Amino acid sequence: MVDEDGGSTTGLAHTELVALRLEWQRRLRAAVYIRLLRSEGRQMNSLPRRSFLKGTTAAFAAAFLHNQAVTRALAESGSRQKPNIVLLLSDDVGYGDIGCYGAKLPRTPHIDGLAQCGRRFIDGHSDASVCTPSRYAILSGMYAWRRSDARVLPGDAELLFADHQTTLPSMLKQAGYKTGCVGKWHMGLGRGEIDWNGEIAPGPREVGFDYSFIIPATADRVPCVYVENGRVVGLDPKDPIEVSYKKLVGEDPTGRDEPYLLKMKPSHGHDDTIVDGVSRIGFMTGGNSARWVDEKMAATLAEKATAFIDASYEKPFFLYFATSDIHVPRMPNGEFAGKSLCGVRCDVIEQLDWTVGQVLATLEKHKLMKNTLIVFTSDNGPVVDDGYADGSVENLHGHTPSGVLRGGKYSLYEGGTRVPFITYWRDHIPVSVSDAVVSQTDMLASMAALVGEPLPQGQSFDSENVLPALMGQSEHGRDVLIEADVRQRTAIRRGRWKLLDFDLPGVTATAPGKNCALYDLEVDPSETTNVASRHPEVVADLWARLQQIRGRA
Ligand SMILES: [Ca+2]
Repeated sequence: MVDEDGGSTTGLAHTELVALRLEWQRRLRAAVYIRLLRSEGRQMNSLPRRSFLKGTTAAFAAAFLHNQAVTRALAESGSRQKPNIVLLLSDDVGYGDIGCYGAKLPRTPHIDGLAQCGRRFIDGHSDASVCTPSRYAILSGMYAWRRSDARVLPGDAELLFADHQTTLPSMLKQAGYKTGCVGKWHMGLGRGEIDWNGEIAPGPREVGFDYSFIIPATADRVPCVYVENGRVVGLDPKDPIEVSYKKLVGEDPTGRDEPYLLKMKPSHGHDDTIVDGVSRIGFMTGGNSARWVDEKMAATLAEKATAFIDASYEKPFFLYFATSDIHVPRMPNGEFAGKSLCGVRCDVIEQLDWTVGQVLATLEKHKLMKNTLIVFTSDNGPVVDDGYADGSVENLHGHTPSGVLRGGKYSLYEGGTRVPFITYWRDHIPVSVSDAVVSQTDMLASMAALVGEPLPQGQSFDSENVLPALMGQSEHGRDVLIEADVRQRTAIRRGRWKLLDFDLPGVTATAPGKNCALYDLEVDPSETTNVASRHPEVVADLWARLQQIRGRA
């Protein structure tokens, strides 16, 4: 079931008011905190800096000059001096799921530490409120809704990227980086039918990764095997893998026919082939020696990610580490199972935090913290029941995964795409909290600016260079942001205003802005009151801008 409206605004009005008040108190504290820490930031920053003058020409000039200085310094210092880049992309982690974003119950000391010593964005976004388009946007620098096929993909879908398409890893590889991809992929593989028993290509390598260790789609979709550098790991050729999303293959039991075999029952869907006691989406047979164990997945991925750092740190590297946590099926390791205060969903949040800790410890081990830009974020907003009856709904104990925001995963409301977004680079990014609007889609252009690599014309044009905002040099991020939901409907953000257009792109509206809702996020961050009728001029302006951006090709 698709819950487009999340749980944060349904039910008790009093709870909402309390939450709103807490959020505004936190914002006020954050503002004071920023002022306090800015002076420290100036002292700790070894790069040329200018004072922060919000909203003035001088601020933009300072940011521009700083950006130029960083780029020039890095370019002049040679490739060995370029910073490593680690992108930690968690899965389905909501705006309110992490301690530093107000969560009271799940314990996330490593992620909180990144925020306390780095820069925490309160208006950072994924491209879409579901994972395939969100991930495609990060790597391609393009809004995924421009492509009708960039939707949640089955596990046997074709690779979304075109041959020779500019991507975040291909750009960094061009700039001399060693590039690695560990974790969830879910952007398709191959061209046409995939032979899971041979070389699986094109895939991460053709997209620009020197090394890859991936979950092909999601943890709840077949095939439930890891693929390392284009080959299924641990496959016995005498037990070949067959996969289908259309019909039963082989004689493996399914959740639908043999539910008594399950260690966790589905709540909706998820009743095809049973792997490791959990029924999945899609059918598979064979590959028994290669099948993953869910409870070991977090440790396996952490081991591969840290091993990549161990093998790469002598030259600049880019690690794209896409955890499976906290996506379903939530099957934490014994060290975390039942240990949190808010059910299995919080168990895997704490497991995710452990994973982040493993990466940080490895960077510390190699003394790389002063030369590594770390970005922590999530691919889309939260969902509590996402197809398995795992007790998450019953055990929230007041935890609010979206915080004060409306909606979550799948949704067009803010909870869908506004996600935790933290940048950390010791001695380079001042401790701060920012309300600049930044998007994961901007990673490509921003990282290109960081490493001094030009981008080809006509590609990745939805990616904006927000490096000064990411680096704490400017409070100005994007002027305009487009958000998208599971159906590729879009909303436009500009300043305090958000216009949700419930028509699908390409649909000719009968009247401008007719099927829209307008929210004033400055006074109504929970999107409770549609003020479209009170501000027809804002509706007309945003609607026209949205059509213009949608029409760009
Ligand atoms: Ca996701």
